[in-house]
Amino acid sequence: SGEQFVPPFARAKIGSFFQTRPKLGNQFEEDQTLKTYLKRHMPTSVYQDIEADLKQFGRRVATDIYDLGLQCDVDLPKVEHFDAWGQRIDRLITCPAWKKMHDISAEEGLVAIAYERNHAEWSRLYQMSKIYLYAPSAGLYSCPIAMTDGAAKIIEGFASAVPWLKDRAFTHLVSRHPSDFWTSGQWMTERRGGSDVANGTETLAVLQKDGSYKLFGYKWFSSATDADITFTLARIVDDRGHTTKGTKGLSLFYLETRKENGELNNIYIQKLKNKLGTKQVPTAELLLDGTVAYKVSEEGRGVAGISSMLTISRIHNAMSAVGAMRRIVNLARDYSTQRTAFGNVIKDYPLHMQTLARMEVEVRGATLLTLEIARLLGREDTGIATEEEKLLIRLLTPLAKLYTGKQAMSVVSEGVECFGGQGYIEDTGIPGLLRDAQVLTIWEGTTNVLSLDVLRAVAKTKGQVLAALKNDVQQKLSKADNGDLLSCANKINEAIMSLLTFTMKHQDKMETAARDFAFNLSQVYIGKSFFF
Ligand code: UCC
Ligand code: FAD
Repeated sequence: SGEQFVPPFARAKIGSFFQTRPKLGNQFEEDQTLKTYLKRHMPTSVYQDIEADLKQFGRRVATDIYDLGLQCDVDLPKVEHFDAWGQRIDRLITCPAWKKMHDISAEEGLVAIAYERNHAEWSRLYQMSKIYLYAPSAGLYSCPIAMTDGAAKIIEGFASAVPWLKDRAFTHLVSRHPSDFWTSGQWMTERRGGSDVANGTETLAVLQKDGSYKLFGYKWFSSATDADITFTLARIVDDRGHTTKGTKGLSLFYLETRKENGELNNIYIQKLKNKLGTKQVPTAELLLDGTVAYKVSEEGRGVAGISSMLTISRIHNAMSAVGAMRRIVNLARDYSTQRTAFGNVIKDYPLHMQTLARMEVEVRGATLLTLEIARLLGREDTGIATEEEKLLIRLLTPLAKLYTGKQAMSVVSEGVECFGGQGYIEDTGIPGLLRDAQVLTIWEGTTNVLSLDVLRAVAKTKGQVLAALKNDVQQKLSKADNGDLLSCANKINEAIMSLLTFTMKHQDKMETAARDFAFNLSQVYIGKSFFF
């Protein structure tokens, strides 16, 4: 007689079926949108120069860097406020994986590539391509890298006004050597406000005999508190103890977080924030009690002075948003070939394919939008951008930040659902993508505040930013020469014309319409980006 039947779950067996996990392949090699964009725009020699590096990085972000990123999400930062003898020390403890990310960021040139300019105007696009690949595996080390890039851009902008900063800090920010590489913070938000910095900033700056300043204030959010330097805003106190209210009273300051002897620069880490996501990043409330700092901008030009950092970190934000969307779509697409339900692999269900296809279209559009900004920024970095291209950067930066932030929330949420219950399970690494996406709509300016920034840019340039966008869009659309393309081009053209007519006719409604206006402009620009 045959062997005795043993039911699969009998005698403490746990069953014989185990779901195959979604595979993460080489994130560069799998990315047709990125590869096609770079090949189309870059000279062949530049693409050939950087391709091998992007391939090795695409592999690393799916292997060792990805593993480190997951460790950062488990081994969270903490602060020891006092030593055993009662002395206040505020020792920030970060995990080994976070420290390793610092070293990898330097070695991979995640900031350096943009400033070495070995590939002239294409260096920025090359760097941003790496940032985009890095972000969903970075355990949020992408956050200090964004601010460090912004700090380097500020220093370049103030090269003639504050030349000593180049030797003092810039060389560290763009270093490829881990032991030399510094990161930067960006301290703007105070208790009274993060959007309304002009009215929210209470920090005072008191001039010292040697020309430095001492800062006294409370910075309510400071991400990546382990930074070596930071740029911040404060109000200078005059001889009579008076300050100027509003924007005109704010100046931009540079400071190093530690003194020569390694102690904190009269900075007290009051607490680390308990956050919904981005738990990997040490975000602290800081008391500044006589922190030594150096004025960088002219007095009263603080917000304008820090705006180049805002531009860079907002573009990084958009890259992170697109990176998160791309990652979850790649994982979901692979999973759809592994998972069976109702007798079929789920990729064979048209409804599931429709879900994936809709996500894919969103990601491709967002990728084109952000790569276009990186390409333009490279031209601005190297001094060859036309006036029209500068106007485009001014307008596209808030648009890309606000639009991709919102897209990331909906695409990543849909992506989580593509894994069914497994999408909700922490140690798959999937829920973290959703938790960490929410902040992309808040920091570096909320959706509404950035929609208003679009109106600020329109007003400040007397509408020239819109004219630049219209010209760029119409120039691309004019290349459409066959039936289907022509009808798409006509629709996009109608959309931009009706948006421009609306702004002219309804000036009084623009504040209320700002968000819809910004979303529609973003969609128009994405639409034209599909036309090469
Ligand atoms: O959140 C933060 C860090 C998070 C961690 C890093 C993440 C990086 C991404 C990582 C990815 C993983 S740091 C805090 C960020 N905070 C914000 O983004 C603030 C949001 N609020 C705004 O953006 C507001 O619109 C303000 C603060 C800029 C408004 O200030 P004011 O003073 O009321 O603005 P004004 O008076 O309109 O502008 C003052 C000057 C003007 O120049 P002039 O005087 O020459 O006309 C403006 O044109 O600043 C200029 N300006 C700008 N210039 C203002 N905004 C801009 C801009 N975006 N670009 C160029
Ligand atoms: P509020 O200004 O109070 O906004 C509340 C709501 O009002 C928002 O929905 C906003 O859109 C809306 N609103 C405000 N003004 C208007 C308006 N005029 N019209 C219409 N709607 C409006 N800041 C730093 O400086 N450095 C950091 O390193 C840093 N790290 C951060 C890390 C994390 C995890 C988070 C969550 C925040 C961080 N921030 C940092 C702060 C962040 O930049 C601010 O929280 C953000 O800019 C919003 O400011 P707020 O919190 O004051 O919001």
